[in-house]
Amino acid sequence: MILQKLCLLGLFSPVAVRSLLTPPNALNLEITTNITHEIPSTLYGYMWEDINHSGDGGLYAELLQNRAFQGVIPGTQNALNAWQAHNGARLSVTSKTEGVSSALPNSLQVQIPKVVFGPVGFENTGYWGLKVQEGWTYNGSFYVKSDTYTGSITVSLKSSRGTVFASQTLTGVSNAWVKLTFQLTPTVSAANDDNVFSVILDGGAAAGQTLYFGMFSLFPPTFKGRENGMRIDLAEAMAATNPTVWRFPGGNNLEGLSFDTRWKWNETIGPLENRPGRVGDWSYPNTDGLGLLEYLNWAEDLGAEPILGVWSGISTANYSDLADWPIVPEADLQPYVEDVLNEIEFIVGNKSTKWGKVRASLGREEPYSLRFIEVGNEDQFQEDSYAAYRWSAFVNAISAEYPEMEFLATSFPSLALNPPYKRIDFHQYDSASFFETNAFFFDTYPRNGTKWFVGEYAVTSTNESNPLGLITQGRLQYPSLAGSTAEAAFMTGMERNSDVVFASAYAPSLQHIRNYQWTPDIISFDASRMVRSTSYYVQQMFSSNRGTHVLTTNPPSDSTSVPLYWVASYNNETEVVFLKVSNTGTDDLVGNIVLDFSTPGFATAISLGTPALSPISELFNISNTIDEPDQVIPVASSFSFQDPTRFNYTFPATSITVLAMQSLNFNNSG
Ligand SMILES: *[C@@H]1O[C@H](CO)[C@@H](O)[C@H](O)[C@H]1NC(C)=O
Ligand SMILES: *[C@@H]1O[C@H](CO)[C@@H](O)[C@H](O)[C@H]1NC(C)=O
Ligand SMILES: *[C@@H]1O[C@H](CO)[C@@H](O)[C@H](O)[C@H]1NC(C)=O
Ligand SMILES: *[C@@H]1O[C@H](CO)[C@@H](O)[C@H](O)[C@H]1NC(C)=O
Ligand SMILES: *[C@@H]1O[C@H](CO)[C@@H](O)[C@H](O)[C@H]1NC(C)=O
Ligand SMILES: *[C@@H]1O[C@H](CO)[C@@H](O)[C@H](O)[C@H]1NC(C)=O
Ligand SMILES: *[C@@H]1O[C@H](CO)[C@@H](O)[C@H](O)[C@H]1NC(C)=O
Ligand SMILES: *[C@@H]1O[C@H](CO)[C@@H](O)[C@H](O)[C@H]1NC(C)=O
Ligand SMILES: *[C@@H]1O[C@H](CO)[C@@H](O)[C@H](O)[C@H]1NC(C)=O
Ligand SMILES: *[C@@H]1O[C@H](CO)[C@@H](O)[C@H](O)[C@H]1NC(C)=O
Ligand SMILES: CC(=O)N[C@H]1CO[C@H](CO)[C@@H](O)[C@@H]1O
Repeated sequence: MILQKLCLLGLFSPVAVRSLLTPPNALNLEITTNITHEIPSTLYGYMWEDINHSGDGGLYAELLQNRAFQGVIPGTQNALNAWQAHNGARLSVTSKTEGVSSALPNSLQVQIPKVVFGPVGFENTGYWGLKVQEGWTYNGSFYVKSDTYTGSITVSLKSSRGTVFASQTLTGVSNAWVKLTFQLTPTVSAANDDNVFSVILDGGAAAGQTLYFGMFSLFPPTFKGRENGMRIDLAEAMAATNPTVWRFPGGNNLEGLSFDTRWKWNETIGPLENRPGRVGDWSYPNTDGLGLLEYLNWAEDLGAEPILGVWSGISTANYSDLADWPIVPEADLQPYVEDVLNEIEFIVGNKSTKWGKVRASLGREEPYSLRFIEVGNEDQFQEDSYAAYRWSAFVNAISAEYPEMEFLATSFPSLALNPPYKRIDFHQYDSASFFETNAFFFDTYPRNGTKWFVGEYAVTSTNESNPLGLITQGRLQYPSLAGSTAEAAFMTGMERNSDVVFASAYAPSLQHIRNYQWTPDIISFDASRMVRSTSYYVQQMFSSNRGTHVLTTNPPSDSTSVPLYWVASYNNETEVVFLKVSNTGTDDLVGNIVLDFSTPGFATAISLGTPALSPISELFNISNTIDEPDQVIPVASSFSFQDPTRFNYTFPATSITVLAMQSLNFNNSG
């Protein structure tokens, strides 16, 4: 994402005055059995990049921050980020002794004073704390060497006040690097996150000695028990929205602050010791522990189709000066194109290809399936070179070898590209009213073969004078219910027009509340807690209740029926008809609903809103927060009606509702 308003969706007339919803605010709404088009399987999903510690310190379950001293300058205080001395040990990060691998040249040098009283060592404070959970087994490891010290090392999980929850004593230190592994199993949970991972030496034996440490790791249990896997609560929350598309690895974080610090796929694979990590675009080092294979496996775990973002020859030097970003000249682009060809071969090549063989050697023989390649990220800011040679260089070379691939452009949709783009990813961060107005944008979009991925969008403000929320930038924000109803209104438009919109993703997905760059996000978390926002629940309600086909309603949802927005769909496997409705207004609105098919005389409703709250202004701006995570949660109910083809339903002020009805005679009705 980028800190600049994108104004693209053309000019819109102001939303018309409500005309259909006359007092007492009732709307006659007929759901027909007329199918307008199929809904693509990829409609709802996620875009992904490491931002706000969404990956390192977030979804990636590793607990130790700065675990291998990647992306830091030896000798500086900053290189010791998240590490602290215990009882007078002198710590520094050095590259003067050989590192644990060529990819990880930095080590932690620990010098013990000549006179020591009591235990001495050092600690890691995690990502602003560590969750210590009774019954969990924490798998840990580190490398150590010392020319002189051969004593024991005690590792533990303890509170910062010194309560030990689990510990283990290890031996085997010698003058060459050795990897020590251990498991810690706390018998009691810590009261809070204010805990550290502690490494303590035998004080007497250690006095005056120097030791070196490298490549630490500490993992709690992970999602599906995968090694090097995902944090369970966050992974489960993401999986629970049933995403079917997964764009990765960025976002600006793909691009790098310079060509050389771009996301390099080949440096994110293999043993963790072979991954150098990098300084990402969002001002913290990336471990690349979440690498290409982890992303592909995660997408498979989710049942999501990957959209692979590939580097397009540009880096994000300075966000305040978009015109000044470095661009690879045409004459120098070929090696980068080849790098992407290698990456694709690594993903889809069989095991007799050069890079497919490397993949097989890393445990995955079967090629992954990959259909979508996104060339760059938000290249509308540097359109000239994109149109002149960058787009074509990647598209032509990749399609020559992989004719089945489909490409997404990231320029302004109005830009003519050669070869012409057939799919476009264009991003929207704006005010609530922008999304409400644009709920109808795709209704009149030409059916000319161009398909959209609304690859990043979010209501960033409910203050119309400040649509990007820039005055609050830098302050933690959570999506508000009013913003989420506006997103839902927009989503009814995307689903209704899913013959044009083939995929979408709210962004960003995750933020650590102690260190974030772009708010609001769909899920916020700290070391142990997590909050699902109102926008999260909207995504879940829309994505988990999917039809296979869009149905016509009468009247159609359009600007005359705001602030009620809707879309109807039919699932031809389950024969369920869905009606998704957003009421963005401040009044309850009644739908007198008539069905062109028969039902058993009952329906279920999932509703997000807080009808009990008043005044309306509180309801409007209400958010789920890390301290009050359940202020607004979906409520499921069912109701029955006498005539199996009609019922009235009240859509509460500022709410989102999904109605589901079993159809008994869909195919031979109407
Ligand atoms: C549904 O389709 C039929 C047959 O094409 C048409 O007569 C009818 O007007 C349509 N109904 C609506 C509400 O579009
Ligand atoms: C932790 O180690 C055990 C024993 O080696 C292993 O079975 C388990 O998969 C590991 N867990 C993780 C998350 O790596
Ligand atoms: C990864 O690929 C890039 C580009 O081809 C290359 O410059 C770099 O040396 C490679 N890294 C490793 C560790 O092989
Ligand atoms: C970034 O660009 C702005 C606007 O041109 C300039 O004022 C600023 O000095 C630049 N920052 C860096 C680090 O180059
Ligand atoms: C593997 O892929 C290469 C390149 O696409 C192809 O030439 C070869 O026939 C394939 N081999 C097998 C066993 O499928
Ligand atoms: C389809 O129409 C849109 C909007 O006018 C335009 O931007 C796009 O280039 C068109 N696509 C094709 C394939 O003509
Ligand atoms: C809304 O944004 C305007 C323009 O930035 C600002 O002056 C005003 O204080 C904001 N209002 C609130 C309630 O934050
Ligand atoms: C549902 O619709 C899809 C797409 O039109 C079709 O491929 C599938 O066979 C249909 N399934 C049933 C049970 O009708
Ligand atoms: C919601 O908050 C915004 C910004 O603080 C404010 O401008 C707006 O009036 C509030 N909305 C309502 C309905 O109170
Ligand atoms: C729905 O409400 C209308 C009044 O708005 C009423 O005339 C009608 O009978 C109600 N329909 C049902 C099925 O209850
Ligand atoms: C907007 C914001 O919170 N920015 C912060 C993000 O985190 C970096 C450090 O990683 C800070 O420097 C930014 O101020």
